[in-house]
Amino acid sequence: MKKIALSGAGGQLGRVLRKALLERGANLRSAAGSRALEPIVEGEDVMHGDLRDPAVVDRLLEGVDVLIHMAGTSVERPLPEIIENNLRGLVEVYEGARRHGVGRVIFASSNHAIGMHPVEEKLALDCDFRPDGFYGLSKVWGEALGRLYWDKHGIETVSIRIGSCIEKPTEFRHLSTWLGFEDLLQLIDLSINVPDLGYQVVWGVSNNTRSYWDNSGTNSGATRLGYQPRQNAEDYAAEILAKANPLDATAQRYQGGSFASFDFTPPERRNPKR
Ligand code: 15L
Repeated sequence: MKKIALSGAGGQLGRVLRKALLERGANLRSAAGSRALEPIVEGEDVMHGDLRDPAVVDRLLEGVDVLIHMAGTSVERPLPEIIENNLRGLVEVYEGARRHGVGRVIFASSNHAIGMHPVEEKLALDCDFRPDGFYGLSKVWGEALGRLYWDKHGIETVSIRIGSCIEKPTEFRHLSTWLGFEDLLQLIDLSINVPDLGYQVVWGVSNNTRSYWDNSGTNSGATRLGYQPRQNAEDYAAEILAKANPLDATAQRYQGGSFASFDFTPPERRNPKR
């Protein structure tokens, strides 16, 4: 049975994955950052520590076949924090994967790598990167790092560009961006088990009627994985449309929503010297 490591196991999605993978009887090692995890099953393989430390990465990846990498800063933060957690930490993780012969990394990328695309666009997987902040930029870096370690060192990566992964959609933007937990788990199961993936990118989105993202195409990561999302945010549309959209006018224009409108320079204040 494959040994699976899960970083970021104390985070919002890490908690969902840890529980579900243990329920499936996976051979799992779960790692948190600064706070220790309480075992939820007897004899559970848990650890914690700072992934910028190679010794911690060694503990995480010893004997591991597949790493699900959910650790890192998951929202917009000052650049030094993003650099430490999402750039430096990720390099340590991939270097650890090389040392320990880890065959595959499942990388939690994000829609914020492309968040400055307008909401009217439907994006294929080969669309331009248009990050909506330093956090989104760190996901562009992370995807490129996965590509590098496949091309140069033969470590496979599936970069999942996660949309809004929450139990149920609650606002207008989620009608396009929602990734339900059941579909997340399908993506993770496929990413662990489908053989010979090389480097793949997939939109982490459910089967939403109003999705911004198109997973189709013979060579798309989703097709290679065999991903067939079953959840659809539209089932919650009546409830959502009865409420006001909480986003401001700028946030409503871009796929990244409030990440795009944060620290946004309005057109009338741009290029004063031009
Ligand atoms: C993300 O990447 C964030 O980690 C999460 O907190 C949400 O903001 C999500 O994107 C989203 O776009 O809804």
